[in-house]
Amino acid sequence: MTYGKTSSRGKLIVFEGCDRSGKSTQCAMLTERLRKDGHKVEQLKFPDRTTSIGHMINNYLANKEEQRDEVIHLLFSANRWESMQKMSNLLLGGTTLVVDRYAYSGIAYSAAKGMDLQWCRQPDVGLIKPDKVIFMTLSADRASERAAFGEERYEKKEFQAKVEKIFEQLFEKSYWQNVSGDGTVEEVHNDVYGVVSQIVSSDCGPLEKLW
Ligand code: DGP
Ligand code: NA
Ligand code: NA
Repeated sequence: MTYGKTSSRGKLIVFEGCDRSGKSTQCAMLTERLRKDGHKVEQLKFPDRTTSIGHMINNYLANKEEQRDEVIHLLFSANRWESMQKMSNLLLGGTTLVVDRYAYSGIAYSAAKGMDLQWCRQPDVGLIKPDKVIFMTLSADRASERAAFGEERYEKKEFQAKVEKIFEQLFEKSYWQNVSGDGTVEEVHNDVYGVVSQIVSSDCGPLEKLW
C-alpha cells in the first residue's frame, strides 16, 4: 500500500512521553492554536478506546482483563493500523493531525516489560511516518509535584522510569524534538508551537512509511 503523493498535504505531528508528562493538554492547546492560524487540523489519540479493539485495550489497562504481553502488544498496534486509512485520507486532504501517542509508546511500554525491542517494533512497520515527534520530558522533581498516578496498569513510578529509558533509545535526530514539560502550560505550549509552526506551513513531500 502507498499513501499517495501531494505537496499540500497535512502534517503528522506526534506527541510522545511518559504518563503525566502533559501530552494531552499540549495536544489540545496546539490543535486550537493551529486552527486559529487558519490550518485544517484534527486531534487524535492512541489508544483509541472507542473501537472494539480499543475496548479490549481499555479493559486491560483498567486491570479488568488479562492478556499475554504479545497479545496486548499486537492489539495496541492493530488499534493504530485500524486508523491508517482515515489518517491518510485526512492528511492527503490537507488536514494536519495532532496525535497523542503513537508507535513509540507501543515499543517503549512493551520493551519496558522486558520484551525484545526489535520484535516490538515489527507490527508498526509501515504506519505513516510522523513529520515531527515531540517528546515531552519531565524532571523527577516536577513529576513528583503532579497529582498521584491513577489506578491504570502502567501508572507506577519504577515502570515509568523504564519506559523513559526506552523512549530515549528511540530518538531519531531527523524528526524528533525533545520539549521540557517543566515550565507552565503556556511556556511549554510556546516551545511546542515554536517547533511545529515552521513544519505545518512547509512542504514536507509525500507521506512516508515508518521504519
Ligand atoms: P493514555 O490514554 O495516553 O494515558 O495511555 C494509556 C496507557 O497505555 C499509558 O500508560 C500508555 C500505554 N500505552 C499507550 N500506547 C501503548 C502501546 O502501544 N503499547 C503499550 N503496551 N502501552 C501503551
Ligand atoms: Na495514562
Ligand atoms: Na494522556
